Parts: sequence; C-alpha cells; structure tokens
Amino acid sequence: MRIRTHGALRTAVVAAALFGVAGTVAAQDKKNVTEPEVRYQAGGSPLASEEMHQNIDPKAPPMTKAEFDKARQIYFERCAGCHGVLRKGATGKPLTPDITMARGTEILKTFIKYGSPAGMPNWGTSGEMSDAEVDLMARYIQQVPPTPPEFGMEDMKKTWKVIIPPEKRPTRKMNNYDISNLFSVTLRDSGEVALIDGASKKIINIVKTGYAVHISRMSASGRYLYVIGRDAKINLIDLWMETPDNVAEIRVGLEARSVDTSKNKKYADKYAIAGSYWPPQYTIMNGDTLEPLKIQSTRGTTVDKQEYHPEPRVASIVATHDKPEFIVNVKETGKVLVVDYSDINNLKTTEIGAARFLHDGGWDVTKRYFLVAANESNKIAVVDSKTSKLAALVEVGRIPHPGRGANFKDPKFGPVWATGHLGDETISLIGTDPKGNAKNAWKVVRTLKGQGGGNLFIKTHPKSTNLWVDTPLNPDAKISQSVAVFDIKNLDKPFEVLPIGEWAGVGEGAKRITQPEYNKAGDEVWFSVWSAKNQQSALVIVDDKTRKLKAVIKDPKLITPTGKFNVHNTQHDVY
Ligand code: DHE
Repeated sequence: MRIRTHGALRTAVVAAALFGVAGTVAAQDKKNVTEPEVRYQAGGSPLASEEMHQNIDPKAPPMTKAEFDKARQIYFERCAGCHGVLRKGATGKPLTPDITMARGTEILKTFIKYGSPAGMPNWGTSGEMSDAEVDLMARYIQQVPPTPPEFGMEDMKKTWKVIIPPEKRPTRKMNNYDISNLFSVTLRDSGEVALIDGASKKIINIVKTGYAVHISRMSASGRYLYVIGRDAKINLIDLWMETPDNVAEIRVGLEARSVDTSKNKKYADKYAIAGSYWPPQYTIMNGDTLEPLKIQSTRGTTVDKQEYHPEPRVASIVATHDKPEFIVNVKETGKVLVVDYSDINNLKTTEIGAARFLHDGGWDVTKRYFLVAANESNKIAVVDSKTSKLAALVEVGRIPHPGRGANFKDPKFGPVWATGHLGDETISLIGTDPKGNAKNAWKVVRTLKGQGGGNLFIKTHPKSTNLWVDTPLNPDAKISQSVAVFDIKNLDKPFEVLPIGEWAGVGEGAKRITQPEYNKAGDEVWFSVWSAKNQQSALVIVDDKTRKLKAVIKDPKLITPTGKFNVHNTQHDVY
C-alpha cells in the first residue's frame, strides 16, 4: 500500500468545481473519503489478470486492443476497489459511460491527474501515473465496462483438489502441539500462512495458500483450518497431521474475502461457506473435502433505493452457534442473508434489510446478536440471530471498522461491544444487553478518543481489562507504528501508547502495527509489524498484565504479516 498526498488545494478545488463535488478540503463533509480509506480500498484486484471482452462504442474515444488491455489492468490494480468491477461506484463515484462521456476526456484527465477533495487520489501529480497513462485511463473509463467471466460449478470443480482424502487422514492428533493455542498468521504478499505454536513461538510450518491471502477461520471441532485468498482460493489445513498442512483446495470465484464453517453442534465440521467479490455469490462446500455443493448469487436490489445492482460483493460471513445458519453480509445491497443450511437442497434464506455498505463485524458476548459495520452509512447494523430480524441500526463515527469488535463490561453502562473507525479517532461503545440494561441497548453509551483515524482492529479478551486499538492506516508514522491501550476498569483515564514498531527492532519500513490478537489464555497479545515485501517485518508479543514486551518473532519467512488467528479464540468467537 502506498501513501499518497492529494494535489494542491487550488487544483483540487478546480477539480471539485468541474465535478460539482460538495465541500472543500477544509470542510470535508461526512461523505468525503478520507485518505486512510482510500489507502485501505486501493489494494489490487486479482481480476487484473483476467482476459475480458472489449465492446466498442463508436461514441467513446477510440482505443486499440493493446491500449484497452493495458488500461483494464491498471483499472483493476488501482481503481476497482473504490469504483467497482462494473464501475457502478462504491466508496468512489460511479464511472459508467453515461456519466464519463458527458464529462469528456479533458475534464477526466484533470480529475485523474490532480485528484479531488472528495478523496480521489492525485494519480498524476503524485507520480504514480504518467501523462500518457492519465490520458489512457481518461479514455478507458468512457468505454463500456468489460465484464469478467462468471465462475460456476464446472469452473469450481476444475480447480478442486483433494490432496489427502478424509479416509487417508490421521484418526487422532499426530503432533504434540497444543493446537488450540496455535496461530495462523496471514503472510499477505507471499500468499502463505505461517502456523506458529503459541507456547514456544516457533514456526511449525509455512503453508502455500492463495494470492494476497486474507483471513483464516476454524471448523467447529478445532481440527480444520480454512484460509481464503483474494483470488478466491480456499485451502483446507488439517491440524491433526504430524506437520499440519494442506489437505484440499478449491477456487470459488475470481476474487473473494470471506470463509466460515458450520458451527452448530449437529453440523460440526460438516460444511464450509465462502463469499466472493466476483462473481457476486456464495458457495457452500463439504467441510472436510471442499467439494462445492451449492452456489447462490447475491445479485439483486439495494436496500435503500431498491435499484438492481449487478455486483453486490459478499463481505463478512459468520456462523451462528446455536442454529444451523450462516449470516452472509452483502456489501452493495446492504442486505444480510440468514442462510439455513439444515437442508441445502431446499435452502431457506431470510433477507434482512440493513444499510450500505456492509463490511466486517462480530458477535456480542451472548452470541445472539451479530453487529456489522455499514461503513458508508456510518452505522452498525445489529442482527438478532434468534428472530432473524434487524434489532437496530446504530449511528456511530466515520467509517466504522470493527474487525470482529470487542466485548467487555463498561463499569457504568454494563455489557458493550465496541468498534473503532477508519475515518476518525473515536471508539464507539454500544450497549448490548436489552434484557438487563434495556435503556442502554443498541445505543452508543460512551465514545472514547484514540490516537487518530486509520484504525482497523480493536481487541480485548474476557480475562483481560485492556482494550487495544491499532491505527495502521494513520498517515502519521508515529501513530501507525504504535498502539493505544485503554484500561476498561477506568475508561476516563487517558490511553497509554506502546511503541510496538520500535520494540520490534527491525530496520527501515512502514512498520504498521496491525490487528491485536490474544493467545488462548488471554494473558498475551500478538501484534503484526507490517512492512513491505522486501523489508523485515515481525510479530511483537506483549504481556497483557504488565503491558511490557514479552517476545519478538523475527524470521525471513515472515513476509508482510497482517491478520493473526488464534485457533481457540477463532473457533469459539472469543473477542
Ligand atoms: Fe480485509 C477481514 C475485505 C483490506 C486485513 N476484510 C475482512 C473482511 C472483509 C474484508 C469482507 C471480513 C471477512 C469475514 O469476517 O468473513 N479487506 C477487505 C477489502 O475489501 C479491503 C478493503 C481491500 C482489499 O483489497 O482487500 C481489505 N484487509 C485489508 C487490508 O489491507 C488488511 C489490513 C491487510 C491484508 O491482509 O490485506 C486487511 N481483513 C483483514 C483482516 C481481517 C479482514 C486481518 C480479519 C479480521 C478479524 O479479526 O477477523
């Protein structure tokens, strides 16, 4: 990820005037996209390498096939995260030909080159695109958006491999590791996960996974680990093997972010589910082989304007523990799908209208309510898994980004679930106890102020009184390289800042401190110190009681570590 500065105020205001963008740099309104958000969304899409058909519109500026292909690749590497695969708009504005052709090439070039106060990066003046590339992109976005191919059952079956069939796998655990305290660590840019023993802090294995691997989730029994890459490749890892390794793999689409497993006791380890960004769909698979069983499209109408959306991406997915259900959060439509998997041939789905754009979230402490960020609406949607209804929409700060959030008891307001924000420095504490504490339920009962915006993850543990708040996307290196910790027993006390980046003792690099994750006992917290692929990164482990450095894991194989998933805490949704 690159840090970009926006163009000069004057040129930005010129661009704003040309495009009728409301607000100025000084007075950004709530709709404007902040720099941390642009940096967060601007990761490359694996669709960049897909061949796509060029439809010629005689009214659009001419482009050769070679120019079109080059521009398409740049678009998917840099622009699709914000503007959408089909350019219908998401965090960024829609760029469909009806809009872009009306602007014309010259105005589009100004916009691409100088950026805008609404959050568009200054691709030209930052040096990231040459004038020729700016011109190419201005012409490209006036063409008919090419559609990537679909990816159905036949395509999935072609990629599906059972490396070790279930009958040839161990019948008991064949290693001496305490696998419930193992960590699966995302090595983002090497397309691998590191499996690390929580007790000895030794790397057990580095397992090859998908491209720009994203998250890991556990089966209900704690035996199988599922890893999904941005290229929609899922790896199934058996933790009972002498050296835990891949036993099956599949691709469920061309781009994806989420995977989970059936957590209901009756269906333990039976099913896995993965959501795709492209094609917009989710797939239910056999839990121990990844055989694809059912594919469901998420295309449909949006919750607010009730207009058809052709690419509603699947964001987070979570499994309900006491019912055979998956909760599937669809980004662009702003709808939550409760999928009953007890009879997948006669699939029952309840559609709950929430708000746009749904992203990440987690359970409250009772695991009855699922709280999910509707990030562009600055809201948290609360889904009641018992009634399959929306319990509330809670107004929070600018672009909530909870990860899975943090559950604890506020000394004054009782049980709360907390989220931080990408777009401001606040942490919102939401009351989650409608029975015992009805007047505080689904209200922001307290707002804490952290180090700054650019927060991604927040964490505590039932055994801890610390609340950890990272800020990896804050533009100030001092803030992105450290972490804030609050005392839950005394939330009026100022937070303490721990210089995790410095403690890592690595050389040059961005050293973004990302995603606190507890061990099983809840007495130590692991942080990723995330630098570029060609620089040294590390994991820093802090003693939760004393808040002092406990260990640093450094290894040349730890390339770009980001997410970390402790087996026990992930299996039981402890956060
Ligand atoms: Fe993530 C979770 C999507 C960028 C690290 N990320 C998620 C989830 C979604 C998502 C939908 C929820 C999955 C679930 O619970 O089922 N992430 C996206 C994007 O679309 C986005 C903005 C851009 C992209 O190109 O992918 C994006 N994410 C990032 C990063 O840049 C991060 C910081 C580093 C990385 O590894 O790529 C990152 N995302 C994570 C992590 C989680 C996650 C660590 C899981 C957190 C958890 O505690 O469960």
